[in-house]
Amino acid sequence: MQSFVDQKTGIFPSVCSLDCPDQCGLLVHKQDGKIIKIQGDTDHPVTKGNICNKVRNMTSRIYDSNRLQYPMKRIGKKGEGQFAPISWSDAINMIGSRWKELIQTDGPESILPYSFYGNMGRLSAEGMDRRFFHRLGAAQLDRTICSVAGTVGYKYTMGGSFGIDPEDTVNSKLIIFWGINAVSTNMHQVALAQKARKKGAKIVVIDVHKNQTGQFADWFIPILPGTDAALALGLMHILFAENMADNAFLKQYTVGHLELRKHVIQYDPITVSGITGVPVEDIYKLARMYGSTSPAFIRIGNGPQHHDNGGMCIRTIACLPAVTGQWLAKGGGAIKSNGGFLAPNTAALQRPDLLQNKNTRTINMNQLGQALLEADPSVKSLFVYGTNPAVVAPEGNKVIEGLLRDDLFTVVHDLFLTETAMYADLILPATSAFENTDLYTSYWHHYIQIQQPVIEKYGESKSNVEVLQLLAEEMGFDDQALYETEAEMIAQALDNKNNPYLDEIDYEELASKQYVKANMKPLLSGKLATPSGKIELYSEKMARDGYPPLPTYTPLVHDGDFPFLFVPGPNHNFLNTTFANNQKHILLEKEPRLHMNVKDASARGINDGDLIRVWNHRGECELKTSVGENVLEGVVVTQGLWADLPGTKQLVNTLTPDRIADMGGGATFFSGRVNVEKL
Ligand SMILES: Nc1nc2c(c(=O)[nH]1)N[C@H]1C(S)=C(S)[C@@H](COP(=O)(O)OP(=O)(O)OC[C@H]3O[C@@H](n4cnc5c(=O)[nH]c(N)nc54)[C@H](O)[C@@H]3O)O[C@H]1N2
Ligand SMILES: Nc1nc2c(c(=O)[nH]1)N[C@H]1C(S)=C(S)[C@@H](COP(=O)(O)OP(=O)(O)OC[C@H]3O[C@@H](n4cnc5c(=O)[nH]c(N)nc54)[C@H](O)[C@@H]3O)O[C@H]1N2
Ligand code: SF4
Ligand SMILES: [Mo]
Repeated sequence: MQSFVDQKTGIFPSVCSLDCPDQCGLLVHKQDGKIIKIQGDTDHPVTKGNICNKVRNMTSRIYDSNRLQYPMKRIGKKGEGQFAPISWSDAINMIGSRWKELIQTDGPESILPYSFYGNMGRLSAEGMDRRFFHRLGAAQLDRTICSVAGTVGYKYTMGGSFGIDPEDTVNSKLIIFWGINAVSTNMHQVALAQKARKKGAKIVVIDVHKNQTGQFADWFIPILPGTDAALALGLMHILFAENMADNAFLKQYTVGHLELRKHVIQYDPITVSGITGVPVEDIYKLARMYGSTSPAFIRIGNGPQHHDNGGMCIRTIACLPAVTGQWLAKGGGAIKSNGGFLAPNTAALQRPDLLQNKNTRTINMNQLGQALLEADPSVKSLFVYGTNPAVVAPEGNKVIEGLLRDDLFTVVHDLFLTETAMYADLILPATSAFENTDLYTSYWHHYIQIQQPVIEKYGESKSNVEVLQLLAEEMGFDDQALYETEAEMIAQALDNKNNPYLDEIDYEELASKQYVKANMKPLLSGKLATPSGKIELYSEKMARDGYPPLPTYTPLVHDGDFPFLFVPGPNHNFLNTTFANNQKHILLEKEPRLHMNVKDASARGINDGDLIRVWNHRGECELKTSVGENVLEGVVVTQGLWADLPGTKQLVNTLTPDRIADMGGGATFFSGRVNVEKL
């Protein structure tokens, strides 16, 4: 069969590569070898032909005149952004000779790969790169910037990243979006909620900001940042006190319900209201609604876990469906992440066995600034791909200071001259996902998908897999694993004896069908992956790991004497910084705003639309205000990771802490404090 690339005109199936739970099926329309339109694939069972505006406008990003076409090396001072084209062979040779030298003088751990999921493809984001850097013996990166605290917390309760099938949520009668801006970040869950609503479901949103998702709710419950565990415990208090707990379920499927029942007595509604800012009567109302409605579904978002206490918070919310036995109702239960169902064979894909020194150091990606400035022995080379740390990493000023180091050899592989690339010594052009072969596994729905290349590679750009293979050759590595084809790697990834949900799904089937659903079975039909095999309301393992064994509320760390908690989340029209450099998306998003409560604003003589300075001990920003009732007093919220444009000061991560959350080394983007003043 002719490849998609060779067919110059037509419509081709594809998949969205972005870091978004929906992982939409796409149809790419081509004319004369170029993409002219990107549409949703109406055949896709979950995403059903609807896609977001961001990706509908993706064509303009693929063919943006600013896209990188050839490798470039720095000719000016660090950070000045002056580069000159060089050939691929010179570029690869430059990296190889520098790294060979560093391995001699400083050892391979002086080289730090730094990546995230700018492209979710398994081969691009955690395939050939891991193989190569394991073989090189480079420092290990702990990829903690997104959702790890919550993932670890959820795992203590449920044993892993397993929730319900989102397709079942059309049956839900109560849907709680808890700390998730789903209208922007999980639009198909909203579409399913809308269907459920037509059949009588109520939609509740618990958030610190009445954003688009809050406005979509039947009932919006504003809460103070970092206090959700207390609310969940207050709900449990009432569920037990008013006999709404499902004792038969608790006995059969959980460990520790008697301990939990006693433990939550202290979280009475008055105490909880004082912590959370949620009125006592609303706590009762929500508990009674949750305790008397079935199926009740909780979609747990990333917001509550980007805090100092984020792991324990998600561990606690995850106990709620067990208290009321909702896991057994079709459309009841929760989803935090469903990543476990489609877990590939990571040992085969990433080959950790290629790493010889098992004591190789690990660097937490949330502390990049610290690592570049203070690590001992020092980091001497940074290889960045699929992420833009100069904007997305916390303690942004430290990150930039680190990137400015003259003795740091930085290589950035990206599609664009990102803020991070501005500090590079060498820039390598990356293909878009439409130019590659890759494997995609959603962390929300249960379909595994394949991407076959649809268009020719742009300019001289190369995929992650290709670049790492060139580097392997340059370094003189002869391990077969470093030269396998994409098809071979996908076949190995799918062959996971430890994951029954992938049984009998192989490369040929996937390649011919484009998407395949995991072999699903009811979540509680077998043992869970917790130590007891049951839902752990009381966790011995947590006690051993140094945590309270029962769900618990812990206040945020004191982040300095600044009056406001600062919550800088993502926005609707960008995906992290992806699209923040594309004209269409910027026009749609207009400008960043700082949302503040009218009482806080008037106490400071601030009016809607005023330009204000937002500052703390880490840095400062200048943003226009949106004054109103969309946030509680003492909280300010802004959305979007905006570009670092001349004449602006809108890098919100200059203000965010690089403290580490309670679990998994997670990020604490939303636990920082700031002050504001009118400019
Ligand atoms: N349009 C768009 N979609 C995206 C992204 C994007 O940038 N833009 N990013 C993608 C990525 S990488 C991720 S991880 C996901 C993230 O998507 P979500 O899971 O939606 O996470 P956030 O938007 O970070 O935060 C969710 C909500 O939590 C709220 N929040 C913050 N702190 C608290 C708290 O303490 N308690 C409560 N109850 N709420 C709180 C915020 O106001 C926000 O509305 O979205 C993905 N999808
Ligand atoms: N203040 C604040 N900061 C945050 C967050 C927040 O809510 N608030 N959210 C955090 C979260 S949840 C996340 S996940 C991170 C995300 O942050 P990042 O992972 O940095 O995500 P992006 O900014 O989208 O950057 C992805 C980059 O990868 C590039 N890219 C895309 N495809 C490929 C490819 O195939 N190969 C290569 N080499 N490059 C490619 C894109 O062009 C883009 O420049 O940000 C975190 N930072
Ligand atoms: S970003 Fe999300 S919603 Fe938009 S097309 Fe991709 S997967 Fe679908
Ligand atoms: Mo993320």
